[in-house]
Amino acid sequence: MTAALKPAVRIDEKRLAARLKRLSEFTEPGRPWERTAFSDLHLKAREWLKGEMSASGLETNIDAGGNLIGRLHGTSNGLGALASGSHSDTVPAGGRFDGALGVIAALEVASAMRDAGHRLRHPFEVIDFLAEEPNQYGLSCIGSRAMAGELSHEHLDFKAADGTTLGQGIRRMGGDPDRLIAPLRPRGDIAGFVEIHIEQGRVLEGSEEDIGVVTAIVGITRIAVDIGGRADHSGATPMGLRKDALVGASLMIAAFDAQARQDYYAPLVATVGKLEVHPNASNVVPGRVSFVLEVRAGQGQPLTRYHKWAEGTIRTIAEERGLTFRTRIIGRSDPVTMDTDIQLAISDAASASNLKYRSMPSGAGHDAAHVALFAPSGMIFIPCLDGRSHCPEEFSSIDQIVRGAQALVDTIIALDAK
Ligand code: HGY
Ligand code: MN
Ligand code: MN
Ligand code: MN
Repeated sequence: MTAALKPAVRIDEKRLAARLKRLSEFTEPGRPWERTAFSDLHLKAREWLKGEMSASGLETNIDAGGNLIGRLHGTSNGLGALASGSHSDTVPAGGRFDGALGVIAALEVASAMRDAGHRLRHPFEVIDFLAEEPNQYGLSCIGSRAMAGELSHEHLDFKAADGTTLGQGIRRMGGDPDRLIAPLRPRGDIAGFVEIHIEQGRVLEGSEEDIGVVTAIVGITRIAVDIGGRADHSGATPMGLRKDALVGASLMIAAFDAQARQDYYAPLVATVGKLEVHPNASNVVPGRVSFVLEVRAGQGQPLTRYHKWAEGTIRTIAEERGLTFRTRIIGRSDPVTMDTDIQLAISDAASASNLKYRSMPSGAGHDAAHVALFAPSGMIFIPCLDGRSHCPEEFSSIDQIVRGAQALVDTIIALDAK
């Protein structure tokens, strides 16, 4: 068959919608949509996903980092793989699209190419990266960090509240922590990676555009902070004699917010979204508080500068209040830029389908930020309703999804031809 006679590769809307719906059903009853990494539901969802991959003609395996990979052979020997994927885990009480869309759309690319009899020269991989969201072990993007060789022995020893280590968690998901210290994928092994994701913001919706061509992904630093005070009777302890860990933490959190609002180098965001109070009783002065400070910026320097400032602020407030403190960096990823050839391939694919697109940076973290450390990488964003994400209201219409998935398959085919 000559190239001119090849049928176009078209996304199958019904199959894509049905698979997205099926994956969303692997969630906690009464808490839509929750499928946290390492949970029984996550394992069950991946079992289903593996079956879908096999039924679509992909060879499946789980790598040492616990990534579920479906692979199609290419027609030429010796070429690195083209790859697409995202993550099947969700945040607690999250949405149906963050992560799931990128995995299911990548699988649809494989299925659509098969329907059309289109074979790539390169091998093609559909990847469900392990544990992209922060989880009970604290660290995010476990699978993509493993591929890039970013996991240390110290990371593998991170403990969850149930006493298990991250290494054990990876093993539970089918990985092999003993093989994780070197990068799993040498440079060249993946010739190009494209992840599709909902935007998680309001830019595309506001400008009525179909596609965001991601230019860069923010850097993220997460710091675990433990504040120690003294638990005392709330009625019998005068205000002047207290060492209230929660009051200290509150002063710190208010200072983090105020500083991020006036940051003068670049837009920077700081969030404390996780906080534990001990013993958490209404008539006990809080004796201990643990929280995670997350800081994000598009450039490395403001991140470093803010981090240094935050460490100093924690010390000052703790000393003023007679509290002890301990800080520990859980994870740090630097801002990364996306490959310019891949950005171009995505915008060309969007133009060819008469889609409206814009170039834009990502304020959310993604597996692509870690894959970019060892392979040319790019991302496609699609609009989502009211910019909502990390909440049950998260929504993109099937039309928006199909437009994005069509741009994805066209991008992969264009990269294959280069
Ligand atoms: O936290 C993030 O930015 C991503 O959703 N994991
Ligand atoms: Mn997310
Ligand atoms: Mn995501
Ligand atoms: Mn009492």
